[in-house]
Amino acid sequence: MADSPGMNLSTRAAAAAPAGYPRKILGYMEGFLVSKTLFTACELGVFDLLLGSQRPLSAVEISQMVGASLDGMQRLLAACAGLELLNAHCQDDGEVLYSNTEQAGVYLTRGNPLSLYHSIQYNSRTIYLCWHYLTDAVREGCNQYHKAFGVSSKDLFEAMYRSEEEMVKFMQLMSSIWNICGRDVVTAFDLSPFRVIYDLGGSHGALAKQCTSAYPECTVTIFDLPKVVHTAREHFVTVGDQRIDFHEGDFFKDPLPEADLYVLARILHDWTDERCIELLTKVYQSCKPGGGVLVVEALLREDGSGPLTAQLYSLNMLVQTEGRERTAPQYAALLTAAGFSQARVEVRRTGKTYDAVLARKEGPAV
Ligand code: SAM
Ligand code: ASE
Repeated sequence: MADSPGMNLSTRAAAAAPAGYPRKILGYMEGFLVSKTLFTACELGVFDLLLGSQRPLSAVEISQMVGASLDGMQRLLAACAGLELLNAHCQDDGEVLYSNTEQAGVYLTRGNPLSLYHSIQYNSRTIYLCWHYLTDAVREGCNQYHKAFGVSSKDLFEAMYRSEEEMVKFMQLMSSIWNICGRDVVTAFDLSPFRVIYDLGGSHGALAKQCTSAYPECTVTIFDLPKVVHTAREHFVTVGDQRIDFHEGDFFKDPLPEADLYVLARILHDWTDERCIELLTKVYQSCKPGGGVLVVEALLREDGSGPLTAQLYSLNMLVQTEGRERTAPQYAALLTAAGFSQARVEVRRTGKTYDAVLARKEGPAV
């Protein structure tokens, strides 16, 4: 409604709200366009190409080098510049040359140790497809593997690892975040007293590596499913680290070896409360007196009001797993149900995506 001279201040204010431009809603409605633009530029290798080039490149050069249409590439590059992922340099003759922004060069290229390339791949190729069924997941309250991929979700990790390729992609997704915030998680508490550490469901050891680098006296054994351990040994050998070892097993079915500290990073959020208590009870019973368990998760605030990342991850746990993201008191309740005492549960928020909860078992310090 246009302002008219006859409107007083209060009628103008009342009219402004509903008629106001719904910027936020439009942004959310079309947010997937942003994600897909990023996914596509990564998948076509645009950022890798620009990193390898000694100079900014034109759309003609980039389209030829990656084997794409010129028209499509011009639009993609323009959108990436609009998203501030690329710098656009306008030449006197009207030609535009593109170069990586500093962050794109670090996080969107393959070779960098801080690369998010594999996370982007997994988001693009797997999570994006799962989210097509978010409405069904919310309605039914369960994951949607059958609809999305035609596989049964009776055994969660059989479904997640429905092919060797899918398993490797998931393992790559798992490791990339720890190069960015793993140090914060393992140093949220002083873990130096714990010398014998088991990382349960530790995948190929990206967080274990952060542990051995922060604590020179510890050894970390990664306990994971046999096929994960085989692939870890084949593809991702954490060689060079004499203090990292692997143990094949099923943490629900097999006995857990005794340890000073068990790490459970992004494990509990995959499972129902019942299964979490089952696993934590085994951890409690195997744990040395004075030892403990470090739970690493994206913690929700107590009233559930955020952080938004954890709220969205919780929806992702609905479409992809049997679990949910939880608040610190919810993790404390699972830990106490398993035998740990409330008084020995401590919480540290890192300010980044993942936080840490440490529960110690009674007994003299290890
Ligand atoms: N801890 C790693 C991290 O945070 O990067 C990986 C977390 S990933 C979400 C869950 C891990 O648990 C996978 O590596 C998976 O293979 C492992 N896992 C699932 N079920 C398991 C079981 N029954 N026994 C042992 N490991 C299991
Ligand atoms: C899991 C973690 C993840 C199981 C499935 C998953 C992640 C993605 N898919 O334990 C990492 C967190 N990211 C999101 C979007 O949830």
